[in-house]
Amino acid sequence: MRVVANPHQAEHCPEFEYFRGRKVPCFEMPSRAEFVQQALAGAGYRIEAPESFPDEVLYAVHSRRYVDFLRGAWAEWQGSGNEGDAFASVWPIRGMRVDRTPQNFAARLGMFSFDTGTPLCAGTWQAARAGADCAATAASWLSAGESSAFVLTRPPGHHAGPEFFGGYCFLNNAAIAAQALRERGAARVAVLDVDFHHGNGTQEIFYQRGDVLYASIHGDPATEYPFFLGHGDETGAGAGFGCNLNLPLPAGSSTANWFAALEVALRRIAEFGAEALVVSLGLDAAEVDPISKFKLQTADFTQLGRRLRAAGLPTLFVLEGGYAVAAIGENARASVEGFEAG
Ligand code: Q9C
Ligand code: ZN
Repeated sequence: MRVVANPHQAEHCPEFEYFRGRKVPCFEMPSRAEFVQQALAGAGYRIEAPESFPDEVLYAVHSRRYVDFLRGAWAEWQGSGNEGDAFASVWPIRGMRVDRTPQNFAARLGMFSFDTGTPLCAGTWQAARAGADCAATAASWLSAGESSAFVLTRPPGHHAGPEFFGGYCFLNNAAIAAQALRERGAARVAVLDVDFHHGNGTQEIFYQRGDVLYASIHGDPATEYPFFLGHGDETGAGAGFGCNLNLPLPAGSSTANWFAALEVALRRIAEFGAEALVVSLGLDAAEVDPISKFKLQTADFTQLGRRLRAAGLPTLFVLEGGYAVAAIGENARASVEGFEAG
């Protein structure tokens, strides 16, 4: 398995987020990627740098006005006399308009985001943009015949939608990879999302499309973030009808139930006739995770890798969440080694 790592990841390093009414250090921090890189390098994997791709890889899944906003957001935030990381303060709730892009920066910051957990800092664009290059690089490897690849990047991507950031995510790396695989010849691509949180951004990007299946195992949105999407009755629309599969599980679900859901997802992916698989590898399904409520152990990630290998598809892993920083290195390594051992 080839591994591409984001050389700019550490430039996204906001100071704090709001959590339970307090300012706390960001859970999504640079050391996450460092632990994963150490573990994979220690297991003998060579860590490669990404190639550069044009902005078209972004525009294929995000709107131009959103990408333009994100590219200039830090300069605008600073230009408006702000200090510290950028947080939104106002959002367009139902009934308000998003067809007109406001001139005011605070208004655009709210229009293009959905929570207060995702601060934007000086290096956010550089880090997110290089992550997109990593995703496109790995997709190009798979299209050239490589059987598997691992995208070691942060910030993560699966909560980022056509024109919004949130959930620590800015650019949707998994969606960029899936779209690149489509454009490079795979007729049908499946995205399997095993992050504890529903990948609302990825779901929304592909919801009306019949050529990309989105399947996700996650904490029930009735009680878990991102709350407003991820229910079982969201099955796709238009050409995408039937091409979205949500498998929400109650917080605290057993690992046996989690693997039963994995079987359902993989059966659907096989039926769909996917020619390539993108795995949104959230390591926050681990019991040790500080903000999540599933119970996977390191050996379960080995089993996950093995089971994914048995699906027999060219497979691209994309790192998503996982906040028990020391454990995510071991669990990334277990996933990869399980896959390689078959
Ligand atoms: N401030 C990923 O795992 N935070 N994102 C919940 C509210 C949101 C997780 C606490 C968790 C987002 C990629
Ligand atoms: Zn998550």
